[in-house]
Amino acid sequence: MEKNFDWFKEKTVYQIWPRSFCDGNGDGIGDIPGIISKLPYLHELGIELIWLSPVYKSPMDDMGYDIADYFTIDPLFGCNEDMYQLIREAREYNIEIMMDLVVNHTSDQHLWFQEACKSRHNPYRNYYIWHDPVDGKAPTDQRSFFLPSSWTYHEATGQYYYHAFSNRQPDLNWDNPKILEEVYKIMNFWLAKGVAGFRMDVIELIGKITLEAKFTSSKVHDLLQKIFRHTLEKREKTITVGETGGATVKDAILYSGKHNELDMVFGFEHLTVDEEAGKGKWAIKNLDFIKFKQILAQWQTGLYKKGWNSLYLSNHDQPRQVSRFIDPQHRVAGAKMLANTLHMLQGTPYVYQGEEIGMTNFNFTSPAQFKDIEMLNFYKEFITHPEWGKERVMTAINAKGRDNARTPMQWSSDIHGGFSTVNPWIEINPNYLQINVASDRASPDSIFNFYCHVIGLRK
Ligand code: ISL
Ligand code: CA
Repeated sequence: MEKNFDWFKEKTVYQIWPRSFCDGNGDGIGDIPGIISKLPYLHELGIELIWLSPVYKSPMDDMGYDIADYFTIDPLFGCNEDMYQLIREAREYNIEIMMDLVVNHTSDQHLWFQEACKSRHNPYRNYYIWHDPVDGKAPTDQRSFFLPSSWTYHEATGQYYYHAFSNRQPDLNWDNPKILEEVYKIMNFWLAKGVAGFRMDVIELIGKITLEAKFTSSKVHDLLQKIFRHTLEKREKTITVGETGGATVKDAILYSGKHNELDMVFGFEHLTVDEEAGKGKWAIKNLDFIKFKQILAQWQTGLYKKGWNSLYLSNHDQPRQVSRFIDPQHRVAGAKMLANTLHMLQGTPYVYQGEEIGMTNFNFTSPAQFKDIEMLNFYKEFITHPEWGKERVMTAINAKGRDNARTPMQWSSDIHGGFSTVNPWIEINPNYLQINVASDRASPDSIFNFYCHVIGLRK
């Protein structure tokens, strides 16, 4: 068997964030049967690959990016049989599925962590990163992405554990070779069920050096090559995309150049053009379009014949692209311009649910509307900060908060936007009355029809 490294170069990917895509059983939460019911829609759009955000069993502290069992579908989304049915039925529309692989960390509810917490001598202790207190405090003062500290003290066993994200997302210890074995098992299980590959969450972090507070190191390349050899190498058509927020063009070539680590990565560089350099996502500034163009061009020329690009402007962590890049007066023309720009570049394009009808940010007025742990924690921490305060915090959240991208898909002008028959788990954007799939599809000059056109043209 010859491994095929070209098949995904001709496809357009659609990202589904399952909780907000389509509710099949009327409990207000999107689910797998809902996704199955929309396969004809995705086919009409020209989609041939789906990236499905996590659907595994999870306490949902970070909306599924905290996995408690890698082999079981969370009952909120359906059952394993539903997932297998989705894989089968998608194939009938020539659509392949990529699952989200979140293995930098697990949920605190995962059996491994539950065991690890029992004692310092538990066989699973070394699955996670533990450290004695230093001078009675955490070993380093590194921040987590969601909290002031990336270390949480575990009373019962007298040590700190490390978490790059919430304290309910303990990081796995990738210096322990057993973690590799576990990950091979997870990947091979789902590959055997027929998924085409994986989007690998924060994958560069598996090479981190926690005590030096370094998020990446060259270790990641060795780990990824091992993973490739034990899982993907022997299958003809697979696809992987690694989320690598810190990657430069040079890193992207290392990851994707030989396709023996990853097929492509999500770089973040082009999405930093509206933040103060080095100050993180909430430090917003006016968008620098020239820099944006330069970064896209650098990745295009830099990776040409040396690697492969992934092309995206939106996902479940980013604000809605029309709200970010386009003057509201020109929403429709602007959405088409962005689509045209992105889809005419070299690489594999990704469309995030709702982008194809130009869905917008929400406009939050109260923290009672927030569901995202990052928004909630940011609000709590900075509301009393002397340089921040409520107004500045709310402005930042409305510009960049992740729930902007997580409101229900706007299918029609029916009650609840056709997303569900009952109140959805998060408020729907009231503009669903004007912006929705049914009306966009019916109008020849719409954003939706432009996407159909541009995706078709690429093929
Ligand atoms: O969204 C971000 C900040 O706004 C990023 O820093 C984000 O946390 C980072 O891109 C990692 O994202 C991924 O891993 C997280 C999860 O919360 C995100 O949804 C996921 O895409 C932890 O698993
Ligand atoms: Ca449901």
